[in-house]
Amino acid sequence: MQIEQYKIDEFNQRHAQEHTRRYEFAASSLANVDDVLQRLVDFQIGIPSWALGTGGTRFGRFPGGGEPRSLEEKIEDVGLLHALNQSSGSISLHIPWDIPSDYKAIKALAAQHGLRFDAVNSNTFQDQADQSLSYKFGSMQHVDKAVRRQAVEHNIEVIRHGMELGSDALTVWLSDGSSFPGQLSFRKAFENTLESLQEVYAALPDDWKVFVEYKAFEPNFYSMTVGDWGQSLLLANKLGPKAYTLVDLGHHLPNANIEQIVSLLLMEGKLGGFHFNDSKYGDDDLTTGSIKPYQLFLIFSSLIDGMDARSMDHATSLAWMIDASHNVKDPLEDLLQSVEAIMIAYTQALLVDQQALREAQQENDVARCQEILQEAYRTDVRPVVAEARLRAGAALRPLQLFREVKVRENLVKERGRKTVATGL
Ligand code: LRH
Ligand code: MN
Repeated sequence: MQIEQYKIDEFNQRHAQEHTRRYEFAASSLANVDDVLQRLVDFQIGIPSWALGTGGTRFGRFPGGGEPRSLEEKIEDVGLLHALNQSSGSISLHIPWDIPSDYKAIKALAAQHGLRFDAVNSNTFQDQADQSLSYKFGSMQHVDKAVRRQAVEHNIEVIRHGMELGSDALTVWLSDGSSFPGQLSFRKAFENTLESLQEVYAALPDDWKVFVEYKAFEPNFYSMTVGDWGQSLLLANKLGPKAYTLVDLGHHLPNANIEQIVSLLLMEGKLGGFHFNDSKYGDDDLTTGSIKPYQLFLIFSSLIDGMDARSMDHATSLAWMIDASHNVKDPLEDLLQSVEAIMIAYTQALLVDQQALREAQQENDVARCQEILQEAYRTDVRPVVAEARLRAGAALRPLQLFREVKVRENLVKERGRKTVATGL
């Protein structure tokens, strides 16, 4: 299903007066509004190909119907999101869930929707039907060299798919680890993983990056071989300049200070990108900004401070991607809300008077530091984010228009109620 531009323009026309009133009020108190608007128009978020259907847990899965049945339909769905907010300009594929049958046709279809291919993801956390050796006891850490070899070859195959599609980065998340004390030699597992990643690194094209994604627990519940930012950074430093860490917000132990981790990884020039989502307990993969919106703002405040300190281009220096799973919400509505939350947090962080904050920090004026941060966080920037969408040709209120044109109902009519998308 596509949403024609005239329907978006008509919708915006109906809401123009209300928007103009709200935007002019918001803009009246912002010194750098034009700079902020341009940064928002340039800021593009990668949509996970594995999160366009209904997710589930081991206890159950409740599909909502109209799910994409192929990579082509997944690209159409991301294209629809991008038409509504002009901030979803890339799709991140997961191999083998989304192996392109015809690279040329898939690239042309993506281009038709204004989409590029973000980082490609390997998968050595499941055994495929045609796989000879099992990853039950890990992949790159495995005690058996043949299993490690199989995992390396899979990652090199994923790079090849990505090169055909114009991607320039590989994300490696390893479910490797142990579930009981004594089960694993932590040192051997790390050394095996490093050796395996070095073979993958050697296969990377010159202009590519590899993102090493860490995770504290699940599916292993005693140790994860790449369990935290320190272990990921150790690997990235040992691998070389094309290797970076990837921060999935849901992959931390409770109360971890993610904004501090981000600040230090940026300082080291080893932060590659993000998997945005939110969580209250574990890797809940909930809508970004739905549980801890203040933390998301603080993360973006750290990001802007760190990126500006290194004169990094906000839109292109890091891989901005969502990684979520939708158990009770419509997948597309959930993704629209995640993109909105990310754009709001980025905008609020752009309003932080970083100079005044540094001065207050220099004076140990703790209360003033909080006032400076919360002045920005408590600013309603939604009209500014909406204005950026308007200027980019998108909808003033993407979710409202999504519902008004009955996207899900039309997708169910087109694809049926029982279709299941590949992915989590
Ligand atoms: C692991 C993870 C990883 C993906 C998977 C779908 O929890 O975050 O990024 O490969 O989810
Ligand atoms: Mn992730």
